[in-house]
Amino acid sequence: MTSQDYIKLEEKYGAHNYHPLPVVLSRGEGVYVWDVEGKRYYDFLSAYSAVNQGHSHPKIIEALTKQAKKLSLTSRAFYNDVLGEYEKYVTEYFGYDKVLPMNTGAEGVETAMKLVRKWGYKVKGIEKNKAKIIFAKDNFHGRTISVISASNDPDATNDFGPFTPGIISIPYNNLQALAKELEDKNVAAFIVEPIQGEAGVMVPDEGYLAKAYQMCKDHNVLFVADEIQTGIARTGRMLAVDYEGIKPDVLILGKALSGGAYPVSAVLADDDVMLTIKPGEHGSTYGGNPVAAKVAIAALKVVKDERLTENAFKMGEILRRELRNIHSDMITKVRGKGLLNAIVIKPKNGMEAWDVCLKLRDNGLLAKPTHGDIIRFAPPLVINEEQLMECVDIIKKTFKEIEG
Ligand code: IF1
Repeated sequence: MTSQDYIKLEEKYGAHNYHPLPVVLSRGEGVYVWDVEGKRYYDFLSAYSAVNQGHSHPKIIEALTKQAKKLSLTSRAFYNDVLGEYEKYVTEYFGYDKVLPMNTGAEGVETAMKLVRKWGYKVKGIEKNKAKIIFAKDNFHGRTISVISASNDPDATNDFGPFTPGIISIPYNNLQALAKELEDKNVAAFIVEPIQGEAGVMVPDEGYLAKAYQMCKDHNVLFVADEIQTGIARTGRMLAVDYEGIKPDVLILGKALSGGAYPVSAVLADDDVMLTIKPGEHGSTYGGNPVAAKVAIAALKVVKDERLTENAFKMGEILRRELRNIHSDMITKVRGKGLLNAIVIKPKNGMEAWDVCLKLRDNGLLAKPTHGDIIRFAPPLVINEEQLMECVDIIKKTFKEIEG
């Protein structure tokens, strides 16, 4: 079968809830993926920062297969000999008392929303069913109804109403707007991405997160960091909030928590918050299953053993320097931290960001536009300097071809 055959199958039998770049992948290893015709590409999307450790990392796949052959799922109706080991490992790894294990990122955000509401009623003393949560505009936290209730993106919200109440939206990177809303005694938490990924890798002003954190503290409001995309070494620090030296009251992880091998998400908090949820009040069939637990331990170990945080920082500096040196009328901005970067494209000769991505694909590099004019450049954190420079050459060649 050719790529076209595979695309036709998805067209006929799959929901049309995506518009993928026309390339059909069949193998991945490290920074590379191959299509069904055997052509090799650099992966500059990393499954939206889920494969930070590189595609099919042998140690993560080994953990997956070994546990899957032994005991894949018990549900939480019973204990098993893996979950406690993982809970100890991940809470010590990030410095929290407890973890509530879930599967997808959206489930992690939903869990955090329930947790901060529960804390709001039980500890802060908010009036029943009056709890409010502050979110930043232009966010992306997932696709479930309560999460899109916090979205101002028409594509995410049109014809999906009615929406979950108790949500306040404020402009991102705006402390005055936050200060105003924090006066409301019914606010339980502020949930924010340290860098807004989907919005186009929007990096807030230095000090924004630290000041926002302090303002939340001063108003007895929980500060919740959604590090599902920015976390786990992606931005050149273990967590993006580490740049600001703050420890969120609630930390939400996903994606690279499992290195792309299995859906694993997690909500971490200390006892005063986490223990407000009692037995039977929240959970999930697959949440914290033995395979997820072993995969997550292996994925987190790889990050430290292979010093991916340091590499992401170093390679990110080189990548942004090189991108800023490309002489192109189409590249109007370069921004990012570590290996979470984006370029903003000004159309030229009728060519837009999508067309640039098609040409990059032809030249052996896969990336995808977001919000029309922004191209995210986020390779696996295992990329070395030689590979990175080859990718820079591909990008330079592509813009030369397009601009003539
Ligand atoms: C898709 C976007 C990125 C996330 C943050 C929660 C979630 C995500 C900060 C939910 C997920 C994914 C979803 C994926 C594409 C990708 C994405 F384009 F959708 F917005 F990365 F920017 N918080 N982001 O980035 O996690 O439930 O997906 O596991 O195709 O929807 P999830």
